[in-house]
Amino acid sequence: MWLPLALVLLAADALAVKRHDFKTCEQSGFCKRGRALAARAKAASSTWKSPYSVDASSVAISAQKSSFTASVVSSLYPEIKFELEVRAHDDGTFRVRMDEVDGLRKRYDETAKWALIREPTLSDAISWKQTKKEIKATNPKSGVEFRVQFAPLRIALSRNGKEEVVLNGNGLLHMEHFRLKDEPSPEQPPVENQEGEEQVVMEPPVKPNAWFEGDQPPQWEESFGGQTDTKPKGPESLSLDISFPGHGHLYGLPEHATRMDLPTTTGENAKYKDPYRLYNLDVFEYEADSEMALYGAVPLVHAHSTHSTVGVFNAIGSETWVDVDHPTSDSTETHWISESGIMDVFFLPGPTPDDVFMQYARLTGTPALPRHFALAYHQCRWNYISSTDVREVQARFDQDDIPFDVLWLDIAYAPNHKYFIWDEKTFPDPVDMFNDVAAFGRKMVVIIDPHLKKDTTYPVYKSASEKGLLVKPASGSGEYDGWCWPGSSAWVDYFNPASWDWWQGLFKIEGNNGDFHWRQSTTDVFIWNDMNEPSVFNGPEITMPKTNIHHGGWEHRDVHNINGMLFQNATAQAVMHRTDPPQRPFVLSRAFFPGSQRLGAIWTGDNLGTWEHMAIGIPMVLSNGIAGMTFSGADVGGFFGNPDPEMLTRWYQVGAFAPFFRAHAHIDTKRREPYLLDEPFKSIIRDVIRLRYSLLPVWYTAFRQASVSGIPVLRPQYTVFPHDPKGFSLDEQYYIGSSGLLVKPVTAPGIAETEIYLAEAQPYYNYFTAKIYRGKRSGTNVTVPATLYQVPLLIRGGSIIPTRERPRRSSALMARDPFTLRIALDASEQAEGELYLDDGNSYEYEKGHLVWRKFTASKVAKGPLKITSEDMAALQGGKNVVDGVDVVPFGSQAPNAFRDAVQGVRVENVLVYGLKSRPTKVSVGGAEIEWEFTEGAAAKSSSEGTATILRIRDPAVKIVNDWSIEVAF
Ligand code: NBV
Repeated sequence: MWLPLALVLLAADALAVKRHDFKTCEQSGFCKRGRALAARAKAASSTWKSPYSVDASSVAISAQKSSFTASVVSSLYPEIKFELEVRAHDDGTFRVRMDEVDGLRKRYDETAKWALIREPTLSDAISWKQTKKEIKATNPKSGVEFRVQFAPLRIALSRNGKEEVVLNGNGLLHMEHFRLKDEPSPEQPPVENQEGEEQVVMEPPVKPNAWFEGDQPPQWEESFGGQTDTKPKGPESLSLDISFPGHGHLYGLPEHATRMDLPTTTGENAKYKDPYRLYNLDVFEYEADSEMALYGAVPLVHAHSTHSTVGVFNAIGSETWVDVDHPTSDSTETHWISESGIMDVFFLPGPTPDDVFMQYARLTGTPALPRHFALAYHQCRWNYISSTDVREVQARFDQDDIPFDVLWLDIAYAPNHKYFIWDEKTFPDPVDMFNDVAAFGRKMVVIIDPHLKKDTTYPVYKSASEKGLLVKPASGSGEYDGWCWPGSSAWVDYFNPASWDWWQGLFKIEGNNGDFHWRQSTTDVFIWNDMNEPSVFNGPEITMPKTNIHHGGWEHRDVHNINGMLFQNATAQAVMHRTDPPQRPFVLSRAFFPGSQRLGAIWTGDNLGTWEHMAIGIPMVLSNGIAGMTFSGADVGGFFGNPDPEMLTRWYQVGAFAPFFRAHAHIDTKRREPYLLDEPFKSIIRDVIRLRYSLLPVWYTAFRQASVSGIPVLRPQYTVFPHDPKGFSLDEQYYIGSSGLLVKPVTAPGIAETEIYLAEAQPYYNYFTAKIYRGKRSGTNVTVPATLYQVPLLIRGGSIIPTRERPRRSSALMARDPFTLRIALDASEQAEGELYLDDGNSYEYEKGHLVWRKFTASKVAKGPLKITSEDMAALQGGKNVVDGVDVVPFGSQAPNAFRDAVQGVRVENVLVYGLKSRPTKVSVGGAEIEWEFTEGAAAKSSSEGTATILRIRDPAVKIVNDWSIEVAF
């Protein structure tokens, strides 16, 4: 039946972002000024030259020789001084800072303090050399040269004589110095009043920016959506251009609903009208293809080419807009326009994608190693409405043999949105409920939002208020009052260290701290921090006014993007310290910033139940991973709307291959737990959840690698094959860790097959059928079956995949289950793989209580195939090194309680794909064991066929031991 057009339009409108709730660049004074500068500088007739230069006589090289400071002036404001500081770090990165000297006010300079794990160590191998025109240094280890030209100021990182990153090459650097409201600027002559008397221009200054023509954007006060930002400090924006000559692809910069290879926002072929905006916002019904800001912000980009990858991390916490342009197909230019703060930019020299990941991780930290359960399947809904509901959901999953690990409670548990407090009618027995769920090794996650209901009978608010821990309004005194779920609300100021201890106290389950604390909780309860952009229903752009005041007197403007991370940080600390010794926390956050990766997981917020949203979720999660936020995922099923069974099924297949795998749905949607679906959908979803569970060893191992190296769990094609340009824009297929699993989830209806790109001359095997697809050195697309029950999942030849294949109710119940090893041989009949295990909960792994195996399959010409298991610790000489990073040392002789606990765990199955000839005997330690061999099916075309399969059942080897299986021919 056809719906009347009006209805269709209405429905479409009902699911559309309210763009007018959010500023465009044009509506944001500092962004408009920044873009105007770029337009002026780039105009065809332009003779624009950066007005900033270094005073050569001021250069002061430190005694250590690895850093220097210098004075910078702008010819537009000669009386204003800026200080530049350049540091060369031990790990090959460089840092450039610039601040106003003796400015009228202090610019916010603490962003890096929140983002970095520590001040990076300075290099002892670098020494700066100054000439009249420049100062430069070469890192002897990497050969990378860093050069600061004096007039105009221009900063470049070069490799092999070629510039790869250039700051201020286009002359767009501009640090608006603090000024008095009535201070005329040089190009802003006093005007005469009608009586001919000179008067100082008050507001707005007539022509404060020499390049600005037309209507002057507001600088001192600006209104949007009926709200006025009084900007008491006046304009203090910072504009920077950073170019990447020779690099045609740019990645990172989350969070935006766009492709991984970031489309252009300016210039002739601009895909979007505005720059990418970094301003943590709660964007209701966001678009699936947009440059608009979303919940999180990571000002980090990777620029990539066939010859190298380089990165830039701009440590800025204020609202920032970033224009991206590709003046030629092999170059990238970016323009960063920030509202406030100092310049603090890190240059990450690469030269490989993995190097940039590691360089960024050494600065801002690696992703935390999650609790093991957190990698399993999470069942969420707004809302499970009572403890009876919770028990029923659990029972229904069990009846249908569908595994799940975590059941989530959204806001309905808390009467009047007083988080931590239970609605006694609907949740009369929270602790019993938690224990009932925990009986199967499961956990619960409960939502705790950052807004506190202003009600003195609410102990959490009362206590925070009495202790003076709340964010202040513009006046700097009293409590900011905003509107959120509970009505009139206040927000804790996590920039105040006192609030951290207080927040930790709230999560204590036992004892009596003389204040309210969460007795009606257990250690099986984990936390969901939503709304922490922060979302404020009656605030400008649904967030906090920029004039609010935080600890230290800083305006919210200066710290907006950092704010949400501190909330998650405080919660993670609190959950961690509920017990002594501490346990690994699990906290999901919606807002994020550089450093958030150390704290827990994030998700892509309120997506829509549409194919477009399902599809864009994949590049969004890849981009998050590129920017360090590897533990991320999108709501399975889509938050808004009612996906049809096909869409929901496909969404589970997407979610099962995301690091964070959670189904979630809006309060107005129909219930859609997997057990509610008809066949075949229910069984297909059960199978894919079980597939996720069977692959948990792979996920956990990938997380372990990420947690020591910073290399993301999901590895986009270009990171695995950095020299193959055909993979640079591929953001629908990706590898999982270093496992060799390559997946391309289907994100469109009615699909029966899909193309996967193979970049190398190696066989790839269909995970389910052992069908072989042969790659080519020059790269080739292969067609893989993808009907509704088929996930396009390949194993790269040369890989060994450890799995646990016994279906259980929860992952905790699999802890002693035996393993299967799938060995996918490469073209020369070799393969290797890794397995990392620990108790999944504690920090004992830091002391070496873990199992870390390396598996190898190796065939010598005309000789046997040897399949071996070795201790990674022994292989690394007792050192715990991953991807070149030395982490906590451990040794095979050291006490290892975890190893002892799992010493009986067997390998129950070994499957070898791709042997070229039939074995004659399989033995372990000289004793013959049982095996079976299936011949491969001849290839229909040269690129297809089915692999031979050798199946070794129960080889009687233990997962913790060194062993060797010999296959003779
Ligand atoms: O707490 C309710 C929802 C939550 O389910 C969702 O996941 C969050 O992104 N929350 C937003 C608040 C309101 C959404 C309209």
